[in-house]
Amino acid sequence: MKIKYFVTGGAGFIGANFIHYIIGEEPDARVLNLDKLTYAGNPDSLKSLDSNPRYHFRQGDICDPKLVEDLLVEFQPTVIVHFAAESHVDRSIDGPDEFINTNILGTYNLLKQARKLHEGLSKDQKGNFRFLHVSTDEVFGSLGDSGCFSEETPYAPNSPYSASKASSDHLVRAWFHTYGLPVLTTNCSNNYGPYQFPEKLIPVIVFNALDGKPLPVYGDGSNIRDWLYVEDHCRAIHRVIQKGETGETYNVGGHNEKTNLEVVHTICGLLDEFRPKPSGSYADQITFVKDRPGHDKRYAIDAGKIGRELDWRPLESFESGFRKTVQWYLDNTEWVKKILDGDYRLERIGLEKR
Ligand code: NAD
Ligand code: TDX
Repeated sequence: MKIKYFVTGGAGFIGANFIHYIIGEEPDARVLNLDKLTYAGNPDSLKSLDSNPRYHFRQGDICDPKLVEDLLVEFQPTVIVHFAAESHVDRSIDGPDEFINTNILGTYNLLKQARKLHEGLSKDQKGNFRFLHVSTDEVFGSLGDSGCFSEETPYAPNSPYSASKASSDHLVRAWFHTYGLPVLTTNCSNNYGPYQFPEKLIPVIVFNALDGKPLPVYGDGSNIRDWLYVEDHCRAIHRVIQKGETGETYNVGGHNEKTNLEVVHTICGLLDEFRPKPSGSYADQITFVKDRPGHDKRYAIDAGKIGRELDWRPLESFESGFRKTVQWYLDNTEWVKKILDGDYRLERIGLEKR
């Protein structure tokens, strides 16, 4: 079957990886990417698809009712994959407005327009239609020393970012129960891999290390994240679209719980191997800095449901995934250099006082 994917936020980190994945995976798939091209959107990440007749790009805002309605009517998607969001916790501390606009109101607009489209479909088309909402494990809050987030864990978001994502998850759920829109939600852990905007931990460490600058570790570096290689995440989203039960949510994680300090040491070790310094280790640049306000202590995902019900498991180990990722950034310095020539220069964000 020829599937038409209406992707939002496809010029961002995970969206771009997903578009490359789906175009490669499904020979007949067509993709329309609606992206506002905020600071985080980067058309360079999709440059190799510029002349691909199966890929189309439209710059625009998911909050714009007329634009979204027109595009849906024109493109007639089989599947909507919703990545578009403000995604950086530190930025949500300094300026929550855009998080409320895009993550909550933008998702609301998308649901409203998707419902209109869905209601006009034939019975067969309705059977195939899916709205997949990409969300985060941060909606569940922070864990103590043990236990994992399951799909049953109550929501307890702590940052403006996670609160806005939690709101969007609730709206998506309500559109299923109230209007019968065939939605699916995935809640995943921290992604890493190619094309990540260099405000997030992994590229921050790689590029500061190569520049000979301090490597900023928040607090004492003992906070834990569960790292998921972005291509494993893309496979999970694809599997949920194909086999997931509508109205259900699926947690996606990499089974890679690490402290931030372990992650930073891993990156330094790989850089020492790939690009040794004349003397000493990149780890000598590690610097402990003031903690993030409201910093969640630990995230860990129980990915048992998607494993049991949809037969999905991560293929990449922490070691193999980080090796590939660091190598990718070393091989693609131009991609990053262009970003860092703009407004953002790896400076610290998110220190607003509570
Ligand atoms: P990103 O910040 O790299 O990309 C977001 C994209 O959305 C950008 O291309 C941006 O231009 C676009 N966008 C923002 N506002 C828009 C608007 N109003 N209209 C249209 N486009 C808009 O984010 P990412 O890391 O790729 O995350 C994608 C999704 O996955 C988000 O919903 C995020 O909450 C979720 N998520 C991310 C992670 C992670 O580790 N990165 C983990 C769990 C969940
Ligand atoms: O310079 C840094 N130093 C540091 O110690 C940065 C940028 C981060 N950190 C810490 C904070 C976190 O404990 O590293 C950890 C990871 O930080 P981020 O890369 O900012 O990710 P996080 O806040 O965990 O959120 C990410 O995963 C869940 C994504 O940005 C979210 O979009 C996703 O929902």
